[in-house]
Amino acid sequence: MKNILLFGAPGAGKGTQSKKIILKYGLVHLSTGDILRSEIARNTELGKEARTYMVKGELVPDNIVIEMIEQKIKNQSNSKGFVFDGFPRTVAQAKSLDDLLNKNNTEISFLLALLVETDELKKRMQIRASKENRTDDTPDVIENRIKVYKEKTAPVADYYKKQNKYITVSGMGSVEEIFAGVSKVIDKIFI
Ligand code: B4P
Repeated sequence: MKNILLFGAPGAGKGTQSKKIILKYGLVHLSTGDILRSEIARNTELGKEARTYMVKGELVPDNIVIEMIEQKIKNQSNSKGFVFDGFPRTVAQAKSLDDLLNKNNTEISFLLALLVETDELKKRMQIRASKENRTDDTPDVIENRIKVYKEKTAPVADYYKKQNKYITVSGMGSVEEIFAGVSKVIDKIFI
């Protein structure tokens, strides 16, 4: 299986690039952010709990997201592989994902980090706020999400560096320019 972990700060373009990767390479998209927003929209118990964290820009507890991902992987076990978008966001989630994939006789192929300057991240999320009305795209919450990213999520990169699975690509420029860089990396590894 081809399992790509798309990594980056909030607003780095993980969702945007994931959608293009799955179309080109026939992989399954697993975005914990999208799954959580869908739970919120359906007003499920999980959604109600997740919302209390997301509106503050905090991470949803590990046990909730790990269970969600486990279900999704089980349901799609015959796929060619996954693009993990926004997961893992903590080292505990990364360890659980490795265990889960090992149980299915597969592993993360590589982590692809989208590198974007902080001012550009803020600009993109402010633009998204006006288009999508996301409750976590207000200035205060954006600041907190970037802080949480540095404290809790950035160490995930070190975890995969130790496994020699860490690759970077520029996340600056147009969506198509970035996707050209992303495709180059994927083609080099898989073809
Ligand atoms: P996510 O849904 O993962 O949101 P994100 O990190 O903000 O977005 P992403 O990087 O995907 O950016 P996008 O492509 O949309 O998470 C939301 C929240 O859910 C988290 O804060 C957390 O509370 C919770 N959560 C999710 N996963 C979790 C986990 N594993 N554990 C715990 N909690 C979890 O791009 C951003 C904007 O920029 C878009 O409007 C896009 O159109 C624009 N854009 C993209 N590329 C561009 C480019 N090249 N140029 C200009 N604009 C661009």
